[in-house]
Amino acid sequence: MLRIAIQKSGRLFEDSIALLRDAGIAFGNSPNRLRSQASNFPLEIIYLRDDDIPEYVEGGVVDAGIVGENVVLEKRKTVRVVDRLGFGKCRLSIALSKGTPYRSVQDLNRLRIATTYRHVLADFLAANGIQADVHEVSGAVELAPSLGLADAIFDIVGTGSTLLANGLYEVETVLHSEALLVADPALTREKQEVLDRLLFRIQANRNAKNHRYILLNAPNEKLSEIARLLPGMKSPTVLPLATEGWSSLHSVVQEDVFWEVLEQLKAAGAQGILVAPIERMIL
Ligand code: PRT
Ligand code: ZN
Repeated sequence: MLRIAIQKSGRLFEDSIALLRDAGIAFGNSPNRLRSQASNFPLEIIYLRDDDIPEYVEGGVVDAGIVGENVVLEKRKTVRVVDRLGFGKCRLSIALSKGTPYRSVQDLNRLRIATTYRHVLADFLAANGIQADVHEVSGAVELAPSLGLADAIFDIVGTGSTLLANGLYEVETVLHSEALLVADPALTREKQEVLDRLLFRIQANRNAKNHRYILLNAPNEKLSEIARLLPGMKSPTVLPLATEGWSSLHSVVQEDVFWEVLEQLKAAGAQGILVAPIERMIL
């Protein structure tokens, strides 16, 4: 049995639930959202504040967790990063009031910077040889400059509209963050096996999402050129068509380049091209 902690409510909650459900794990909605037991997989889900997850994983209270990289780095707990999950994307940035000029990182010297991420900020300032006055606040960081509490802030930025609304502008991006699957570095063999099975399913889903299945017809003399455009997982499948001199070619193509590849395939003489989604993909 593997115990995994996810955020109880907030920005990571829905994507964390979807990740587990897409991995075929069935569990009911916990009425009080404290814990749920999966009915078809040896997994127990524990719902926590995101800030507590690194500590619970390090202490072995839970075996694994889904939490933002920003929180993992700030909490300075010993956890193993098992996978980067691709959701909850944001950045941790330094922002100044609109009127304050900024040329280089040296301009941060002697400024008062408000943040809830003092450890990540301290590492950045030390790495750049900056002496600044760091004010730890517990929330509403973006208000600090207008209240006269600070000259700058260091905070999470998503779209940037909160900064804009508070008359601030981003001057340094310190970290690009996303949700991570983390685990206790010392899992028993049995728990590690469950984690490996979960990871296998997560990755099969991600690979499927990142690829499309592609089928096309081509005259035999064009096949080698077309096959070069579609390396697929090993190499494309080629099957003869009933029409003499023609073949059907099946392969996979990466989601982020498939329009370009389609144009190239058409130019190379492919016909009857079909593109279909993939449900699961194991590399
Ligand atoms: O209750 P709990 O402690 O569990 O939750 P929380 O309130 O501490 O965290 P929550 O739910 O707000 O965020 C959880 C995680 O989501 C963070 O730790 C990040 O890893 C990630 N994430 C992604 C974000 C954002 N995007 C984000 N935009 N976390 C916070 N924000 C804030 C940002 O600071 C700003 O105040 O959302 C506001 C809107 O951002 P803009 O730039 O889009 O305007
Ligand atoms: Zn939190």
